Parts: sequence; C-alpha cells; structure tokens
Amino acid sequence: SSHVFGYSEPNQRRWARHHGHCAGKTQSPIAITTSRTMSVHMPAVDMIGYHNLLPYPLKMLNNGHTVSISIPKVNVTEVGEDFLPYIRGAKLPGEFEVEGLHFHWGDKNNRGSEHVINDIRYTMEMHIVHRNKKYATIGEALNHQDGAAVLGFFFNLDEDEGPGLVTINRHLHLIADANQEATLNVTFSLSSLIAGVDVDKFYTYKGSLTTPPCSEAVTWILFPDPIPISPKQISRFRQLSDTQDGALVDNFRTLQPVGNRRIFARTG
Ligand code: SG5
Ligand code: ZN
Repeated sequence: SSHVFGYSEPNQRRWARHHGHCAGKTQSPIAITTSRTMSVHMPAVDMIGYHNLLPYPLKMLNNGHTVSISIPKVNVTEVGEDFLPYIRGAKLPGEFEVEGLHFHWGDKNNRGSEHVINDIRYTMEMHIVHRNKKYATIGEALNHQDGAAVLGFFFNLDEDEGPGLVTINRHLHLIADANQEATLNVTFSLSSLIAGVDVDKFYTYKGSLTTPPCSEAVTWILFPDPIPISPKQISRFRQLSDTQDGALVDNFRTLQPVGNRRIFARTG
C-alpha cells in the first residue's frame, strides 16, 4: 500500500510516487555547515511547560520505522498541570504544542542522525514534534507551511549513559516487534530528556517531514550540543525489529538539496 515505506535506497527513491511532496524543493533532512549559515540574533526557544511531567498514560510504539512516544491530549492531568508543553520564540510563527517524540538511529555508531552538522552524522537524533496551536489537529497543520515545528537533538556515544533516556530505554524490550505498543508505568518531563544541552545555540530552517508524506510544513530547530548515549543504551534501540523481522536500524532519510533556502544560526 502507499502507506508502506522503507529506508533502503531504492525504496526511498520511490517515496515520491505515492507522496508527491517527497520530490519538493524544500525537503528535510539537510547537511548544515556553519560557514554556510547566516549568523543572526534572535530570541531563544521558549520551552513552556518542558519541566512539567507529561500527562499519562504515555504510550510507546514501535511502528516498524521508529520508536515513538505519543502524548495524550487532556486538559487537566492527574499530575495537576492544565496545559501541554509548547514552544515559541526563535523564528517560530506562533505557538506550537507538543504532539510526540521519536528517534532515528543507525546500525553503526557513525550514522543514525538525519541531519548532518559540520560533516558529523551523529549516533542518534531525537525529534520532538509540535503542532501550530492555530490548527486543531496535526493532520490539518501539515497542510500549511507554518503548521509544525520539530526540535532536533543529537546523541553522541559516550561511556556514561544519558540519564534522560533511562525511562524510555527500560521499556524498549516491551516493543521489540513492529506494531507493538506499551504503556509506560511512569511519566517524565521533556526537560529531563534534554538535560545538559546548551539550548541557546541552534540552527533553524524551513523544511519538511522526513518521512512520507514529506509535508513542507516544518520549521526545524536543531541543537548541535549533543546528549550522551552509552553503548548499552544504543544497543537496545538496535535490538528492535522492523516490519520484515529485520533489525530496525538506519531509519534515516538521505540528505536533501538545500536549494536556495537560508539556514540561520543563533549566536545569541
Ligand atoms: C515518524 O516520523 C513518526 C511520525 C512523524 C514522522 O515516522 O512516527 C511515529 O511517531 C510513530 C507513530 O509521527 C507520527 O506519525 C505521529 C502521529 O510524523 C509526524 O510527526 C507528523 C504527524 C516524520 O516526523 S519527522 O519529520 O520529525 N521525522
Ligand atoms: Zn523524525
């Protein structure tokens, strides 16, 4: 079906057959080289509610392409917060509410991230997906150029494990097979996932979803200061299975042309 896609090179070349946007001129991911960016002053990313515990129950899914955590839409949660985390600032055209998060990783340590920063492909990249609050649903938002904002964080192999990933890592064995879903027995905050990252420095540009339907609706914000991930932690991701019972690894899209887009680097 048109909803089945894969990451092998021939398969990626076929994405545009069923999803025309995948052949667009402002696609993601891209390679970013600092010397080719525009250094500008702009506001930091305001991360409102990132310290709050996420509403539960949090669901973790292996959909055969990635591991995702979806955030339940509730107005008042049992943890006593009455709003979902959202972001504004930077060059964002409005306020964007969190929808979920997921990961891209490799079979080897020197690959996995989708974006490449100064010729470095990191071991893993985490995407925190947000929807422009002016659209009621993510489906509607993806029809608009200002519909979504994704924060991208990079992981670097390290002796020490990143404390942020511990909860997610502990549950990965429950979703070893494609289409398995688990309910987490705990909640956590988004800021715990990104603890220690220098969020004052980032790159931002206009691009797309990195999977079909490749909607050109995303303001990307990428934080190059990497998060540590231990060999044990990354090996648990690599032990997951895809829909063909193969290893779920190398789930990153090939680099897309930058074209005439401008990439901004926040310097302060
Ligand atoms: C993953 O990447 C996500 C998609 C996400 C795309 O395939 O998959 C999951 O999280 C499994 C459910 O997320 C969803 O489909 C959540 C509903 O697509 C979106 O976030 C758009 C809704 C592409 O996202 S990315 O461009 O950040 N890589
Ligand atoms: Zn992604």
